[in-house]
Amino acid sequence: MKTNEKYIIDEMFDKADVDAARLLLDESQHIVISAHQMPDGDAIGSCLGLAAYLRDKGKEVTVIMPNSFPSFLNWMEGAEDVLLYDRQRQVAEEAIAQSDLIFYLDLNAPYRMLELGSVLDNRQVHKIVIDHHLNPEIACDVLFSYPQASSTCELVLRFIHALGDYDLVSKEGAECLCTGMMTDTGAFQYNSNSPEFFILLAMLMGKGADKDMIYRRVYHSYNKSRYLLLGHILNNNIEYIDELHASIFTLSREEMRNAGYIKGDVEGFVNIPLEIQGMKLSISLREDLDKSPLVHVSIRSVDDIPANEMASRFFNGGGHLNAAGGRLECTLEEACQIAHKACQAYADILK
Ligand SMILES: [Mn+2]
Repeated sequence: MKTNEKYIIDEMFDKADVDAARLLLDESQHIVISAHQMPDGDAIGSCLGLAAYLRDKGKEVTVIMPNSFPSFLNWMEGAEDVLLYDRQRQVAEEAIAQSDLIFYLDLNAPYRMLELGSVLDNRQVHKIVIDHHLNPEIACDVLFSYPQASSTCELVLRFIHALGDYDLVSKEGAECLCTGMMTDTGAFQYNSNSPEFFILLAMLMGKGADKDMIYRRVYHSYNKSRYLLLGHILNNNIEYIDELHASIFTLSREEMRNAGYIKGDVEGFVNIPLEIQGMKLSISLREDLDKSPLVHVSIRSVDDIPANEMASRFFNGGGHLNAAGGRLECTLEEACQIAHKACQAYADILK
């Protein structure tokens, strides 16, 4: 595939950094790659994408994560060999003790790796950081920190390309890198408005990465119980306050049990009412599965309606302007009354 190499690569990385990293790679044989806790598609994808490349270069590579990653990512090449520090501490520490180079990917600060952060910190070997979060604060020899990048996977592809090794990217490695570019942009909805992003994506597709297949594996991975619950909520449990462009829905412990609730099933439900034209506020009230009385509150809003202020005033919580949450130690009925009060308190801006 013919692409304009200058356009893709030269604008971003400093040549001196690439040369420094090349030197460290040439001198190393046992490489550890790690990323942030609760690893997502970009963390796992970038680590496994880099690992696939380095293994093809003849390196011995160990990928260590602070803890487990979602099962919808376990189809990736090398996923079954990832060590989870919270469960496989001893074998992970042996790999770290033998390492002569450590990569930190999709990570700006050691505390985001929990205990693994200080273990890696204490290992006195060369370190390379490749990341797109703000304010990097990891001690390292070479830092590739580009907050403007869509994803760490994008940066790993640029890194491999800058080393002159694009030819070494395998189909499986390309699939890993494509995954992070997809998940960190909400499947190309945001942070992906540059032509370069799609040139890089096309380079991965040129290696055989099937983005449609990856999309299905990542996003069409829910349990049937999720849709039983969603149907139940939309048919029975949601209340629309039309004059305030707001809605409140509840979910009881019993309803979750009846549907065969599995952790993660209700993820993102609170966003759904905002898909209705003109809706400005959505409140979700969900009973805790075990603890009673405890109701988990999620709030989503649009524009300048302050979900975080509402969360702190009414629901013992906080968060971002348009996405916040809290908790109430009361019954679902009482929580519903509080939610109504909260809506009325913002009636001026909701109308
Ligand atoms: Mn990321």
